[in-house]
Amino acid sequence: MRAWRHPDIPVLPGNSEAPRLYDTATEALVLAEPVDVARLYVCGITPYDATHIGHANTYLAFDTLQRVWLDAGYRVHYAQNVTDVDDPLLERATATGVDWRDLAASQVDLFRTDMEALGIIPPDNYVAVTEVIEEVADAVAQLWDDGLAYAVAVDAAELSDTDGPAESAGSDIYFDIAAAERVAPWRLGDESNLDREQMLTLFAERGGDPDREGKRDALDPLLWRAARVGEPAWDSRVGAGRPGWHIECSVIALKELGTDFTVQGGGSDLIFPHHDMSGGHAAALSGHPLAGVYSHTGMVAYLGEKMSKSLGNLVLVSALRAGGTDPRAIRLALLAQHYRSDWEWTVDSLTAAEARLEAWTNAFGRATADTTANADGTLADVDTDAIASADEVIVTLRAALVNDLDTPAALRTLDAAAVAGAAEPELVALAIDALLGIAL
Ligand code: 5CA
Ligand code: ZN
Repeated sequence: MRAWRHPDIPVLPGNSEAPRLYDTATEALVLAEPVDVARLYVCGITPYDATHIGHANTYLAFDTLQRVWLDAGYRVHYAQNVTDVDDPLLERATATGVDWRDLAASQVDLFRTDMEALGIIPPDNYVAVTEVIEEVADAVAQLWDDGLAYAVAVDAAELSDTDGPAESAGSDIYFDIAAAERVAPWRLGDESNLDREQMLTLFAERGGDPDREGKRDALDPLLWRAARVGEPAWDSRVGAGRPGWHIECSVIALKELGTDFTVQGGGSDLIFPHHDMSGGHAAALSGHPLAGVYSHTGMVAYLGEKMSKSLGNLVLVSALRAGGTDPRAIRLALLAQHYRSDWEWTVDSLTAAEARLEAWTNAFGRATADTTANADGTLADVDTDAIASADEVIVTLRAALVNDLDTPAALRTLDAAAVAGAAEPELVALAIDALLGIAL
């Protein structure tokens, strides 16, 4: 699928290094050091009610990670999916009387526009699940042939199509966690570190079906859903139906990035079951761990609860933009929070960001460079004792960002430099553009 326009990213003088990132699996800061190219997979949207501030926050965090890698001289290969067929999208389409394909297409379009306005680096591979149905069916067939998947009967009255080449036709297909654990380099909980009770609770809350009759383990996740009356379905070698959720990300990530890639990312609401399970599917399919580092962003709340489509407590990027908000201020409001913290969006966060944007523009923007420099490039009437050297500012900025993407510390450095004045404001502006994605 088409992604969106790539922002222009200036190259800064001097050198930087690979960042240390918090790894959910080992619960420690680890070096996110690419072997060759930095390879990144971030879970994309389920296209309805896009793009809210929580989505923007998550994609901005991984945009910052890429800017840090780029600044350290690495090339980046970035893949992202679109969950354009799944239960919540279909339910919304039915509830609003819109064709699910039209709903997905319009929301992906809106998402692209918002991402581009925010200056977020686009994925190199932007892949919708409907584009890889055959690959998913192949993966499910492989798991089946390896004895890592099994069929669960579906009430015949529910089915729209019971024919098919496979013995599983007309059944739902589940992943056998216990069987996979015996053969794959993977254990359930490797990524989430949760105990079984916590898993059962979250599984039920986040799309799982612990009480489904016929499953070998309550936590076994769905790989392939047999075609139901009134639901979209595709003919495939494992029977007519559609992919389960987790397998889509395993297949797209393996297809585009291969195994053992640098970082798998998403919001913390995806740690379990989604990332534990997609890591398990991928390990069972490939014999390798999916990624080296598992990185998760905090949840943005609004009106006291996690901002979510199901609750409807949304602040949409498009609505803010339509109201005249500068996308750079939205970006700055998000960067003022550490990407791993849970926090609540308020109007004040935006007001503060707007004030900061103005202060930085006055200190480092193009007009400043003109008024503080004489025609020969030397500094005009400024107190040279007080001003910060641009090189020092850049060193401090880089140190903050390689330390688990500490954007609040980076912002504080720039606030101090804006007050003190900088010897080469245009160089500081270049760093703000390259590392924080804000062109003054
Ligand atoms: N399509 C799946 C992933 S395969 C999905 O979770 N889609 S989503 O539209 O619900 O979320 C898209 C991304 O935004 C995910 O990485 C999710 O973790 C993140 N996200 C959702 N809500 C919030 C929030 N309130 N704060 C921060 N990130 C969020
Ligand atoms: Zn995903």
